[in-house]
Amino acid sequence: MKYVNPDRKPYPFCPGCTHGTILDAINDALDKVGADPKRTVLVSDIGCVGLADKYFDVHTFHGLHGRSFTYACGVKLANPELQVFVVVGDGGCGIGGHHLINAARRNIGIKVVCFNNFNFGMTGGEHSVTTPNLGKTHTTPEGNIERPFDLCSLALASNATFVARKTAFDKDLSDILAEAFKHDGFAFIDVLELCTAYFMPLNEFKKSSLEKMIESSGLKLGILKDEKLTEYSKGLRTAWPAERAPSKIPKGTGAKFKPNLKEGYYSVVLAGSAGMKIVSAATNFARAGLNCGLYATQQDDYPVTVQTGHSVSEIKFSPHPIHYAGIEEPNAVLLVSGDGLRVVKKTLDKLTDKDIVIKTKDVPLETKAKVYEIDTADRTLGLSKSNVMAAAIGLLLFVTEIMPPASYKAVIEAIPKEKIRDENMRAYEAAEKIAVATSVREK
Ligand SMILES: Cc1ncc(C[n+]2csc(CCOP(=O)(O)OP(=O)(O)O)c2C)c(N)n1
Ligand code: SF4
Ligand SMILES: [Mg+2]
Repeated sequence: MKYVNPDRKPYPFCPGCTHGTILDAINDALDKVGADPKRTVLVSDIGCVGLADKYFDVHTFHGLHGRSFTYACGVKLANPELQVFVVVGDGGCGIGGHHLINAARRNIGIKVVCFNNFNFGMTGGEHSVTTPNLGKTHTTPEGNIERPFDLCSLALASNATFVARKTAFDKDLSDILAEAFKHDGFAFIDVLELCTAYFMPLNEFKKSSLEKMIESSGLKLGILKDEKLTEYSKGLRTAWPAERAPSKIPKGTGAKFKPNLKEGYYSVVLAGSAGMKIVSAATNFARAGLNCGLYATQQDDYPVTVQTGHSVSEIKFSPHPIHYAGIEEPNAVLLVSGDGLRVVKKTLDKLTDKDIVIKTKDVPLETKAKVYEIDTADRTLGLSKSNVMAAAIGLLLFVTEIMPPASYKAVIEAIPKEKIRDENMRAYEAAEKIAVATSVREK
């Protein structure tokens, strides 16, 4: 055993459940193709089958029922070199059928192993999309009146490039799984098996019944299709090379400044209303950090409505790579409207006297933090709804020592559109004026 960790066995399944047999076959198949555990990702669906991941010494991901296909596709699209496989029940294939057919249609190179025991095992033996006609389950006690899905036919109709059907008892199951793992494209393997807790006792169904069922319904076992076709995530990269793909990741302006932030994080919440250019001001702020060689993250939150409601951005800086963009307790809050206040009220309660709030005068607030105010009614400042957050950022840089304000000014100077550049420059100058007036900056 190389991929299933023997120290964690036995598996947690009911006595006789063939889920374990299939997991062992997956282990052997990975071994046969020489999969690198560090480059292998197991995505497990929900159900008894979903208990599999903790037994494997590979990367694992466990999410919502029927959505394992989508998570796996995401992983594969981001990292085409990884060996990504899904373990899913017949229940998951029904619930996530739409995702399954589209992953197949696109030929995204994930390998889907369906543990097909003809019922929902984990929740107590309810019928699924593969429960045979007349099959008894706890939700079809008089026999299933529906006709079952043949999952392989579904995969074939969806243009899957590799399709196979086996039973958990087949000696060559691991060989067929190995062929699937070698296949450079989408692979679907339907493994017919037994749920000893529910489907077996309710239907007096045994291994021999499974064999009879296969024979009487004319189901073919083995590899049903193996077609060579460009795998989607690779094809996508050829069709749309990275250098032509638009990047939403902001860059610095090329100007170089030295950061004052030498360790840890500096986190700022920027809160205002839709239409106040909060998000673009936050991006400019982040770019100022990049100019100083800092790492920066930005998270935005606003309702789906347009021009109404709150707009909140969170910016985090660090001299080190940032692995988590969330902010629990910010160092500073920039607050320019009542909408913003409503959203960040709880965050404000966490501030201490070491933290800073920069707010417009019209926003009422009691806080332990040190407060600086911007008077938007002062016409000499040249501030409006659309540049007051830019001024708040400038003021924060004048009253703290995160980074030189000039790094932010360089970002403003590089704004291509003249009108927006001027608006931001007015905000920067207003910030400097307020800083001088509150004697945090020498004239
Ligand atoms: C969207 C959704 N619907 C229902 C459930 C409840 N649920 C949990 S496990 C399960 C049955 C799983 O059956 P299957 O996928 O066949 O796996 P098995 O337990 O048979 O291995 C269900 C319905 C859920 N978790 N999520
Ligand atoms: S309920 Fe069925 S599928 Fe789940 S562990 Fe028991 S036998 Fe296996
Ligand atoms: Mg099942």
